[in-house]
Amino acid sequence: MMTLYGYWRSSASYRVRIALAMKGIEVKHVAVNLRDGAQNEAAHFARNPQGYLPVLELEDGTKLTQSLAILDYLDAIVPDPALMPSDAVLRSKVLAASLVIASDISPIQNLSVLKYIRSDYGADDEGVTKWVRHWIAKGFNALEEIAETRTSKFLYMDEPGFFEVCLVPQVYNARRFGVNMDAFPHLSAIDAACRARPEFAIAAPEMQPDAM
Ligand SMILES: N[C@@H](CCC(=O)N[C@@H](CS)C(=O)NCC(=O)O)C(=O)O
Repeated sequence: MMTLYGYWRSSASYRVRIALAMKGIEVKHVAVNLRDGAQNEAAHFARNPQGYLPVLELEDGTKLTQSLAILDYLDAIVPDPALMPSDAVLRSKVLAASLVIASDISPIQNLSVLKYIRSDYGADDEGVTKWVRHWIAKGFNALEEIAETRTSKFLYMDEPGFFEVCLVPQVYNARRFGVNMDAFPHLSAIDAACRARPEFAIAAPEMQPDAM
């Protein structure tokens, strides 16, 4: 059995949990407590030289990092249901929308980034919240415009795929930081349609054994 090193509130781990559930792949879950700094211990750096979660350890001990690369791996080993459209243009569009979240929104609100703006730039709780809300809203404004043109319940696909796997954890984070999701009705509708599905529900942070 594969092992997923993750954390209940890690949005990148949440992406992988959703994809595993969609593909019907059971894994052993090992929690690495980000609040306690367990990601900075030597044991975790041995799994991932970046010191980030998630890490998916395969049965032969191979360790996969970077949530989007892990999603790509899962799609390769269990092609059905597909996370990507087969059409090359749509595939590129799904990837672009996913990267708005995974490359442009999420990294700027990583725990280590928030700690850094507190320690080196004097940000207090209010400043950190303002920072997080700003970058989420910037990315969500663009995604809302894209989502407005969709022709199905989901983005460019008839069923949830790569983009939705990235969106739902990001919306969870947005709510956690008090972003007003009423400003993003199309993203909210996609999020709600996904969360109504069991494979998204069981991957939710509050359903994880390490949830506090
Ligand atoms: N691009 C990476 C980002 C991974 C990442 O930022 N993980 C966060 C949790 S969501 C983390 O481990 N943070 C630890 C830290 O900031 O110290 C991916 O998609 O896997």
